[in-house]
Amino acid sequence: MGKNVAQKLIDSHLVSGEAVQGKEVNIRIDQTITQDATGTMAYLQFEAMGVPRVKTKLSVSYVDHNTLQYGGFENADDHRFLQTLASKYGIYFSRPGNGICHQVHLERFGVPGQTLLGSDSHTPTSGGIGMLCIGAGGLDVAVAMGGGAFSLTYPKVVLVNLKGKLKPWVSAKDIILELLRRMTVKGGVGKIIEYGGPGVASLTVPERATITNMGAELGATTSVFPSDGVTKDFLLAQDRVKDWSELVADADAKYDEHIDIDLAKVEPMIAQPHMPDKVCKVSDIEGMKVDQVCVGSCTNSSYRDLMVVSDVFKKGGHKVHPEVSMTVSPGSKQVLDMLALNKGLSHLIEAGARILESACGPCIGNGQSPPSGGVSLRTFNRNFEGRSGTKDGKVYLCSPEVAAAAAIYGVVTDPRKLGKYPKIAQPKKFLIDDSMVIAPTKDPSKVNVMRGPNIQPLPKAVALADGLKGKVLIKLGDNITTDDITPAGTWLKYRSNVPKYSESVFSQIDAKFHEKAKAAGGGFVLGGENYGQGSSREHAALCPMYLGIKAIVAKSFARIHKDNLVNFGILPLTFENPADYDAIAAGDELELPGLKAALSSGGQVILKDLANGKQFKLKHGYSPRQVDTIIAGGTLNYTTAKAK
Ligand code: MIC
Ligand code: SF4
Repeated sequence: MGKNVAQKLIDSHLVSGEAVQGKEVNIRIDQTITQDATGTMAYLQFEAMGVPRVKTKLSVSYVDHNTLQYGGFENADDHRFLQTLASKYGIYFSRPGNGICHQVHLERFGVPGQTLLGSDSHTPTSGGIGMLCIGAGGLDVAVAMGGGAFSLTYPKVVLVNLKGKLKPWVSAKDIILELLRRMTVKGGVGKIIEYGGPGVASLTVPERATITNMGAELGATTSVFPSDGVTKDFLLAQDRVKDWSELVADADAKYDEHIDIDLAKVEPMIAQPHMPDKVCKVSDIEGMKVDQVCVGSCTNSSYRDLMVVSDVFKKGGHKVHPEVSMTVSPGSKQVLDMLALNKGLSHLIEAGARILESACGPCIGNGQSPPSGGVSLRTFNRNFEGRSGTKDGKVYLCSPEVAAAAAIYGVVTDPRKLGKYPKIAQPKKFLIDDSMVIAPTKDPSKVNVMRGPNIQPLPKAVALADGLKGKVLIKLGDNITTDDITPAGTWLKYRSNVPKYSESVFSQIDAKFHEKAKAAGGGFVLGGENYGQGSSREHAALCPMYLGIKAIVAKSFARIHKDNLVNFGILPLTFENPADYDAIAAGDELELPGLKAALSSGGQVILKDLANGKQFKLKHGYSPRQVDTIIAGGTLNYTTAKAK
């Protein structure tokens, strides 16, 4: 039987396990990426493994999240640690200013047919060139750097069949927003989204990457496009045609689900506060006053994206509306440099846009928080409540075209009213300058890894006790994000300091949570559907572990977070009957009697609510490896015990 692209990628990297949907398989990882906000922990874990040099084909350490810091040494400490460590262990180091990891990786390093594991949920961006790219916690990436396989549940493969061609003023962002409207933020859990059909050929690589990038918002394991002639042209223009190979689905390939999108029927779309799936047509909310417009992020910061915006201003002779504050963050040094050379940058500056560094910037709440109650239109991928840094800020997600129209008129405007659509051709040759990527040393013995006071040692997990008991410290609703658990913004600088960062846990919901958890000696968290969606930050497991949280009982979990919890010895458990969630109240004393025996024998896990005497059946779905990991108290304990 023929194979689809996703199956070809997984099967060609299979180390062990059965290639059967729903079963755990282990795959070989060719490349890894980290970024600074998750990287310090990943590398502390890598160091703890005692492997002298990375065993991957390529590993890159990017600095893009925390590039500028006001009044403090923490970021600079982290950067110096990352740079010296990269050199010693055989990792390429992409300096701050070189760009956002996903954009740079797509341009300079991704290879069709290979696998990439990254400690960032938007790692699937390079799926735009036919690569299997998966976001994971830092510990999983550390294991992959040490030559270990990555374990995943063999996913379902969904074919998104594209036909026709996009109309003027409609772009890739509108396609993925339309999919989010149809599938929701949990519609992709346990699935790979594969794009196919005659419409694929009409999309350039950066457009494909916008779509695969936001597959993360669908909760998908990853998203992938075939590697075809368009991919070849892109790699040729990046002077990397030697990295190209064809990867397309067989004619008789089968898929688990099918979704049809007629590109000609897609309209300009927008996601409303505070979820990427709260999508409507731009025309439905036209006329709403806009305070801020931000162009950039790993979703929409390519040369094409920024040139469209620049051209709209230049051709129409427009300026940024006096009541709008507009920022532009180019995705990479390559994008910024090319815009500078062809005057695209001057047109943006002349129009009144404020040019920020090539970095994540406002997307991770680093600057440009909206004014109180303000409306911010962003070409980004996430609009979770409070992520922008302003609790009552209203963040909308849209295409660069929609962002430009709003910046000009000061109100939400259908971009189709802007007249002639600028045609931005893909450059025949991108500007190549990799001087901000530093190759690792050939003599590791000469490199001293530098640690300042911000680099705190990793906290240790303890082995599982039988019969866990504790209070419900907090009861939460559906779609709790890892931003809700461990916020970014002003807390970002403590990513290398778990004791300090733990003070942020649930702070946006209950400012005293960490004190309560410590005073109670830990306890349970109760969650709804899709608990832990969003960012891959393993701190959302590490910090609760530090506070003594033993188990999260929820209706369902997001993939990366569930794996992170297991990695740090916290039990993710789901209700057999989701309605049981209603019977448990915050503050109830819970017990998991005979837990260890139930886990090891594959028996039923029972949850007792000592406050009302009720008892509930729980599921976990752990593989035998995960059961052993949980009992050992997390992956580091498990692998160390195994190595003895
Ligand atoms: C994000 O977009 O939420 C981040 C910040 O890039 C995270 C990683 C992190 O929290 O450091 C992600 O997407 O995984
Ligand atoms: Fe950076 Fe935003 Fe992309 Fe995360 S989503 S990697 S914060 S640009």
